[in-house]
Amino acid sequence: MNNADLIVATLRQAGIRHGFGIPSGNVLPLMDAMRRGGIDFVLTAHEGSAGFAAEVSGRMTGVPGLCLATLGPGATNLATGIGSAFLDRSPMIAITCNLNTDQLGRRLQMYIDHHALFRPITKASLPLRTGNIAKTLADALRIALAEPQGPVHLDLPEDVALAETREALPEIPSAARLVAPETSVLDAAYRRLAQAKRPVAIIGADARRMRDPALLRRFVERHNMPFAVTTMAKGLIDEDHPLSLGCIERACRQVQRQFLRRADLIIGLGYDTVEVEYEAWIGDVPLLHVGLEPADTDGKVALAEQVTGDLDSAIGDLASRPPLELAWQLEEFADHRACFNAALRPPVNAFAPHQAIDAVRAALPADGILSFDVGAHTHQIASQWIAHGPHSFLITNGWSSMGFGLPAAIAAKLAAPDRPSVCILGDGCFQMTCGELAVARRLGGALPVVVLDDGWLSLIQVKQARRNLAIYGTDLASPEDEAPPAHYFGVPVVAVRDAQSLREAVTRALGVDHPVVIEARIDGSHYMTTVYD
Ligand SMILES: Cc1ncc(C[n+]2csc(CCOP(=O)(O)OP(=O)(O)O)c2C)c(N)n1
Ligand SMILES: [Mg+2]
Repeated sequence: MNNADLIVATLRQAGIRHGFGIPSGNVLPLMDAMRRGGIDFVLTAHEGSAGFAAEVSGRMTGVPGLCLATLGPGATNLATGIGSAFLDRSPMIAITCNLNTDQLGRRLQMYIDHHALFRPITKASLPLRTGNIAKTLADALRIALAEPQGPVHLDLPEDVALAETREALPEIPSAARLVAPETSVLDAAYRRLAQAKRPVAIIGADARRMRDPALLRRFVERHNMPFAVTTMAKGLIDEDHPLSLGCIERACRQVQRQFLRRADLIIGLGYDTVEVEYEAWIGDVPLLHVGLEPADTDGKVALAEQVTGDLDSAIGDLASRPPLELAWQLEEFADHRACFNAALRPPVNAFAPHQAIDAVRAALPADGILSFDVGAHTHQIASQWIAHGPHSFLITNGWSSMGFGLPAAIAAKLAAPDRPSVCILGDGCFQMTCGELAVARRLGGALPVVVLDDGWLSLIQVKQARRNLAIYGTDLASPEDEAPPAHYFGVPVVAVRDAQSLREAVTRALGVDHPVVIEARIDGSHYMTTVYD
């Protein structure tokens, strides 16, 4: 057995089944060990996509996602995906393969200092060296899985990968729980809650890490408390719930802010300020923060109490306390939802983003998974889409990188092959990652890829217009009225020009065994009012 075999056996023992990446000669020993050792190598079109796919694999399965790349440019490409696992807090093992140990540090082709590159965007960047493989891997898994979770980088010189080893497999660490908050802290939090008449719970990205997300629903139902979510927390409670207010700080954010101003206490549940800082929307309303870590604020937020530590313990405790006596009326929430939904769907003269998004939602079953990308469409989708369950709404908000959507959909299909899955991309994002269609085709299975073809980098174009700047450098100049190509890399393309055809095309594409690109030519004019209201 060589060190590469030992690495693969350890990662497999930890539950890893796929590794995403692009090889070079230096990667071959590890890749061949993967073939022998039962971790499927998934060849992507770009290492950035390999990173995104590994990130989503990590968040969907709870087992660190694996990505690998060659040195230098492979490593810098991979960095974009690793950043997503860092800011959006997904467990990940990222391996760069390198020159031989005695060549490191010299002026040689493709060589750069990987540890310097990855240190700012990982929880740790560790060298793999002969004799120290098992311990380093155990450390890496433990660090990646410790809250807040994140990526660990490992650098593997080729001679180390090939060297024979007598090391035994390490003991595989499991995700360590944070300490449960002290009862006195929970008592203080409950006392503060009991003073409130109109509290609102805001569920944030870190709540995704709860072992039992049903505790969130138990909490809001126990106290009949309305709840809103941030983008990445959508689906932790079914948004069809009568207490649901929807997503904050995306399209029509002012409508949501208006409602939040009626609150006399905000309860952040697993709120991670990387999505949006409290001070952006909270005003003078006092805050009870229940998080993995202390609240990060500008110092002006009225922090009433905070509870930090294991979220299941904290929220489970507050969900079993005596029900609060609140002044809310249930109709207030239904009225608000109606108002929010109307604002998100202004009258239009041409096929519009909000109509396209509703059409895709109607075609995707409730247990389906939506992966999407970054742009004006993200804001609209986040506010408009009704998410019904955990891991059904895949987006990066902390890292907010274009190029996430398609590799996310690929990883979701591998993690949950039996759940219907749809991907929505802006046309700019599609241009950035369309090579990954070839990967989706190679892996097989149904995957409708809906491209919202509005002809613009709309989010940036809207910002130019809002700042009274010239509209410059944001036009994708897609040819009007031109039929799309018959296929991209063998993936068939259909064009749709209205909501009904889009809905039918997605339904059809969910019933075949290969991806289909559905090009929806839309008029993004309403973004000007919905995305920046
Ligand atoms: C890697 C990266 N580069 C640039 C940006 C800035 N950015 C955010 S959205 C966007 C435009 C996306 O265009 P498109 O995919 O067409 O979506 P639309 O805004 O039109 O819905 C850009 C350039 C980013 N978030 N990530
Ligand atoms: Mg666009």
